[in-house]
Amino acid sequence: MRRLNRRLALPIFGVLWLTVLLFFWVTKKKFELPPGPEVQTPKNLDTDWEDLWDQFDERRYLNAKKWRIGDDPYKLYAFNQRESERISSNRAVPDTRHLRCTLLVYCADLPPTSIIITFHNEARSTLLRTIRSVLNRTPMNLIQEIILVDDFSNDPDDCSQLIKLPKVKCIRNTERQGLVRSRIRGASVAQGTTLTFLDSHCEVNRDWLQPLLHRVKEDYTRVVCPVIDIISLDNFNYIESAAELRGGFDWSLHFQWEQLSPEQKARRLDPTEPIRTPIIAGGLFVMDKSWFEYLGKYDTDMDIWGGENFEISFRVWMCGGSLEIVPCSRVGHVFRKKHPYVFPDGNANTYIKNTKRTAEVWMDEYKQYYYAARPFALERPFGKYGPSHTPSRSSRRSCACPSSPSSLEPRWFLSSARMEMTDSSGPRLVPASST
Ligand SMILES: [Mn+2]
Repeated sequence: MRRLNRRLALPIFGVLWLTVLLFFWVTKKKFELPPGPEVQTPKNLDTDWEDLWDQFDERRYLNAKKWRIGDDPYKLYAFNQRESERISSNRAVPDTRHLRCTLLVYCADLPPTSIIITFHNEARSTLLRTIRSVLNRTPMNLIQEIILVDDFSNDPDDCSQLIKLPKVKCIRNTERQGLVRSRIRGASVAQGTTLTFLDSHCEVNRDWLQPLLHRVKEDYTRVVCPVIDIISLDNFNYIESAAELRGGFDWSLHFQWEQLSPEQKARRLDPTEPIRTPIIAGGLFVMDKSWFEYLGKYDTDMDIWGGENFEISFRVWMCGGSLEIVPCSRVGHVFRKKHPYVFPDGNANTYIKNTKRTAEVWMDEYKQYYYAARPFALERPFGKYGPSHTPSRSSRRSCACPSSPSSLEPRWFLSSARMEMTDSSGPRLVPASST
């Protein structure tokens, strides 16, 4: 037996040796091919990008605005500035997707998108980490550009110094405009066919963009959001959040995350399937650019922050589009307990003005329930509306879906569309008197 093994060992060794020789011969041959146009290696983007990173003096950028010993690290940004600065702009985050997401294959020819990040006095460390996570975890060919809209921050250098980074552009408002008008300004210069809105204190996760662009490419009327993971405002840990949530609201137009019902969960056989949502959280989403323009963009008379997510959600649903959360796309976001910046008219007044505009333009007879929930809103000013003042009213008339004009009725959205998707939270929304 042992002799037989020895006898076999020699030919096996010989065959292996020949295979190795053949392998080297074939690969060498490949490298020796003349550099015709079809075998020219593509420009090595990674190297160029590293060069660009070298040109950007990160330490200098961050040190200029560093937290100082003795200062309250929460004072300026309502999160722990010291901790954010301690963490690398280049850090790894846990891949929080469902395992099945890694098996999905997306369209090979997704169009590049314009990423729009608006901010006002954002901490340099979080702003930089947002951009760097995008550059690290997005295929280069999918980024048309990263447009930073500096909404009149105290220091113009926060934004202007970042244009040394790859793909980054910076535009600055000459006075404070707020989220809505800043986003519209960013969208107006965008060159991509889709718009990707991001907050300025995020970290995108692995393969975050492909599933979003894929859904919009399949149907341009879809407005899609990632699942928003939590970045701790205290220690900046990246925490996985529940995937089976959607955006809901009550009559005071207060946004809240809702669990899917047990029946809806039971119906979901595939955890990678998108979840239709009545309302989006508003900070992070992807939308087709011409669809955004066709719908009348945003209500430009909304100030600073808040309420715009209701308005755009009503607008999309009632004009025949849809909103969804795509579980295979994950983006971390620093959730704060309060706004670190000043609202010129006060936080509550601004929120009421913005939500009142939504109620007045989109809710028709249902606005009475909004006023019942917020009686003081009745007396509050909310600016003007009408075809000449805001695109909202006129776009509501012009965007009727021809196959289903009734979709323009808030009743359709607030009852059938919402109820079809909802259950436990639905009845709570419709008061007994209205049924
Ligand atoms: Mn935010």
